[in-house]
Formats: sequence, C-alpha cells, structure tokens
Amino acid sequence: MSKNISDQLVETLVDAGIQRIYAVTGDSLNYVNAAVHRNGKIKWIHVRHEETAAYAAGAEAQLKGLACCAGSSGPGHVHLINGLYDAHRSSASVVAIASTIPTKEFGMNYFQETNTIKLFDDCSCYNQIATTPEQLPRMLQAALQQAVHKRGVAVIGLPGDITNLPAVDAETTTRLFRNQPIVRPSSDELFQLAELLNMHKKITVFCGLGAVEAHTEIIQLASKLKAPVAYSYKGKMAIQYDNPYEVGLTGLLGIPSAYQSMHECELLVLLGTDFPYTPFMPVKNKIVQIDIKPESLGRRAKLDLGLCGDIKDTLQALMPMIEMKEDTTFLDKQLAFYNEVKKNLLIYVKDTGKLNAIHPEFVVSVINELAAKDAIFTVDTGMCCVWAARYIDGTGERKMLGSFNHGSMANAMPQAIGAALSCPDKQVIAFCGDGGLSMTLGDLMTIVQYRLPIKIIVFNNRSLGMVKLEMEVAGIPDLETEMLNPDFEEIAKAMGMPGITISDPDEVKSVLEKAFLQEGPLLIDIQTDPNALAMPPKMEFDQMKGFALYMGKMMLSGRMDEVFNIISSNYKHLGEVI
Ligand SMILES: Cc1ncc(C[n+]2csc(CCOP(=O)(O)OP(=O)(O)O)c2C)c(N)n1
Repeated sequence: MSKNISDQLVETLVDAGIQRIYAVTGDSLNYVNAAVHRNGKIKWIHVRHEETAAYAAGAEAQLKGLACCAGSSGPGHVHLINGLYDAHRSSASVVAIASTIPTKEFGMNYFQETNTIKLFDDCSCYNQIATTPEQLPRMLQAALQQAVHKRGVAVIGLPGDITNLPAVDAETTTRLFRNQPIVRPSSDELFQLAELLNMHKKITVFCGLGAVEAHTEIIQLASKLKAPVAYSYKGKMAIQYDNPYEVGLTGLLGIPSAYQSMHECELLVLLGTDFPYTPFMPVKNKIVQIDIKPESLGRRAKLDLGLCGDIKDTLQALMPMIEMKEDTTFLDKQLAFYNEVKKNLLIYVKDTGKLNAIHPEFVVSVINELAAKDAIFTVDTGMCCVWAARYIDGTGERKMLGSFNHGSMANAMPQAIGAALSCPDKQVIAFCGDGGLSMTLGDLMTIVQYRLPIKIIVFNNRSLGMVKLEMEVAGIPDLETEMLNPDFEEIAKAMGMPGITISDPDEVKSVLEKAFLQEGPLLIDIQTDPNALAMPPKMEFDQMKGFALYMGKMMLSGRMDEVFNIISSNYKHLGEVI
C-alpha cells in the first residue's frame, strides 16, 4: 500500500522522537489514528477530553523536551485550547495537530468549521494549515523546528480530505535539527557585568526556569559574591537543593525572606526569569537581567543592564572575571531572616488540624517527607499550589509542574497523565483541588485505562478556596465559593481505581505511608480545613483593610461561627496580618 499523508505525518513525528499522541479520535483524525497503528512505533493515548490531551502533552514536553496532541475537527480541537495556552506559556514544545473540515468547504459555514489559524493564533509560535500534500511535510518540519527552538506550541491545521491523499516526498528535509549552541553575551558586555558585580557589596541573585541547568554555576557565583539566592516557583526544584545561599521563593505564593533579600540589596541579578509580578520587584536598587530570550529583557523591571545568554554558558564565561568578596554581613542577615521564616512555616505544620479540617500545610509536609527523591509533583492552581510552593523541597531530582503562568485550574491530574506516561519509572503525585478535580473528572478513567500509578491527592476543602480568600482580602462576601462535592473515594472506586478518605489528622501519616507503597493508581480524598489561609510575603494595606472589613461584615451578619473558625485556624497568620 502506498504511503498516505497520515503515514508521512506519523513517520516524521516518530523520527523527531515523539512517542505518543494524546487525543480523542474522530472524523478527520481517523486516518491519522489508523496510520499511528500501522506505524507501531508511536501510541495513540485515548483521553476523555482534549484539554487533558493538551495538558498531558505539555507535561511530557516539559519533562522530555517534545510532545504531541491532536484534536478532531471543530469542537475537538477547540477543546485543546486551554491546555495549549498553558503549554505555550510554560515554554513547552508541543506539536498540536488540529484536524479540520474538507478544503472545498472552507469559508462556507460548514458543519464544525473553525478557522484554525485565527483560533490558535494567540497560543502558538507556529500556526499553519496544510491544504495540499506538498505542503504537509515541509510545514511539519518547520513546526517541529519552531516548537523545539522557540519553546512553544506549533499547530498544524490538517483538513480531513488531505489526510488520506498519497504522500508527496518533500524536496527539503523532514528531519528535526536539535541544537545546543553556546550562547553568551559579548566579551565587552561580560566585562560591564563583572564591573557591576565587583563594585557592589550587597547583591541578591534571583533565578527562574531559565537557570535550572546552572545549579553549580549559581552556587559558585553566590559563593564569590556572598549573595543570597532567591527563586521563582519554576526555579525552585532545581535551585533550592544543596544551596547554602537560598532564601526561598518570592511572589504571591512566596515567603518574606526572598522578598526582603531582593529589596534590601544594592544590586539584583535576575537569571533566566520572566517572573511576571512587577509589584514584587524592587524599584530602588540596580537590576541586571540575563536571559536567553532577549525579547524578555526589561519587561518586568527597570534594568541597568540587560544581556542575552544561556545562564550556564554566561556564568561559566563570567566566573573568572568575578572577585571573591569577603564581607558576609548582608548574606548573614538574609540567611538569619530566612531561618526565622522557616521556623514560622514549621509552626503551621505542627498544628495538624481537626476532624474534617485537617491542615493542608501538615499534609504537604508529610508528603514532602514520604515522597521519592525523584518524584514528579503536579499541582493544581488554587491553594494546594501555595502549600506545595512552601512545603515541598527540591532535591535536584524532583520536578514540579503546575499552571504557573497561565494559572488555569484543573491542570494537575491531566499533567500527571503526561508525566506518568513519559516517565514510567518515576513516582507521580498530583495535588488536586476539589474544584480542580471536578472539572476534568472524566479523565480519571484515562488513568484507570492505562493503569497509570498516579497518586491523586484531593485537597478537599469543600470550597473554591483560593477565590474565597481573594474575596475575603478584598472585603467582599465569599459568594459561590462553597462546593457541594461528590464522594471522591466512591467516584474513584466506581471508575475502577482504589480510593481512600482521610478525615482524621492522626491518620494522615500512616495512610499516606501505605498509599505511597501501593502499586497502581490511587485517589486519596483528604478533608482539609476550608479556612486555611495563605498570606503572601507582602500584604498591601488595602488587603489588610479588606480582610478586616470582611470579618466585620460576617460578624454583623451573625456568622460568628465562621469568624471563630477562621481565627482559630489561622491565629498565627492573622497575627502577621491584622
Ligand atoms: C479554568 C479556571 N477557572 C477559574 C479560575 C479562577 N480560580 C482560580 S483558583 C480557583 C479556585 C480553585 O478551587 P479548588 O480547585 O477547589 O482549589 P482550592 O483553592 O480550594 O485549593 C478559581 C475558581 C481559574 N484560575 N481557572
């Protein structure tokens, strides 16, 4: 049988190292599905919702470098959108196949018609539609090349009538070229940077995702500069471990020591970070930024110097030009404060909570203790993302995936699917909000179907907790945040997955110990405290005022029980706030 376009597409994906396509089959995708089965070197992962496909591919790409998902015509590929936004904004190299209506129907308001170019424009770095057999191989090679090197989503629109046409060999290459060039600033620029670093006494280094390959160099730099090292959420797992200079994570989910170190220094060095929250950036000190993407320079902070380079390559070239500082006063002060902050964080861990109001901080600290040194964590947007930021420690081998830039709910379970399939030898733990898990519940069946040994932890606070807190600090009533939940343990069991509910804090450790030893998938529904509060490292006056106002309004409306619960759950936090 001669090769059709779908065979050609699948072969090119296989040659590029892609091992699976996450998708829901249907109409115009069916020839591609058939070609996957003919090829045999790649698997079709049959999810229940295309958003899960895109998240799973995004997770696989973040862990392994490149992944693929597909959606069928119209609604099938529209469902990919949220996960693709997340992948694109997480710099995940994903090729998305958006199959679509027959070419002769374009522009005729045909059944399931979308304009894929318009639709995916905002969440991709390459976005084309192949309308002739000649175009497909060339476009696919370009898509792979761009997804990998621009680190984002590349979309190929594929009309159904094209998918079964005879393949036409490309006159150009169909191979993916992976490159790892050495990228560093010019010698003059490095000299300027060295001068600034040698001239200042109080320096703080702040690391993001772009710095994760440069752990050794960052420690060397911090040791020479006597500089505290802060990091973003995406930098945490790779920068925190074996790091005597670390002062923690900053940002909304961060802790005060990182915030202070970044504000009290004379010179802040931003390495490989596009950390988006400008209110957490200092404005009075000098700031230097180094990033592989020069277009990122200066968009978050008022820079004195912005340089383009890979962090490892740049620091290696810079190191011989840096003088060893002797004065450790600034560093010592920041580390001492960090130790205080860490002690405070431990207070919340010791208070385990009450029946059906287990403290999530305690749960996460137990998981931190029990999880493998090389576990992969996926964390839902919401409060459990905060607890993971504060209580899961980096080991150098652990990975943590979340929807850190796109900030979408319901990411953790789908991302865990991609992690478990692409890293079968790793322990995968998903931290799900009850709200988050409810959104993509159907894909628990995907976990069962592929027997993925994911441990799903549901932080069941019967509430859209993060939003409840947002409303409280804004001084508005927490409307529509309560969740009437199903029994998640029974849901898991009905789907063929074991489930456990933990209501008593005294059972947390023993049940989790056993759970982590258990093979196969497992859902653990933990009844957590809906009033657990997470305070950002810096509270604006308006937020404090809002929170006090909210408590006042509750008292006036006779909700004294709730006021009492919030105070008794959080009396230590509230001391810092009101
Ligand atoms: C898809 C999506 N819808 C809505 C939001 C707004 N939002 C952010 S966090 C959150 C609540 C999350 O609730 P849950 O999953 O139960 O986690 P919790 O905060 O209670 O831990 C909401 C509604 C969002 N970020 N993404």
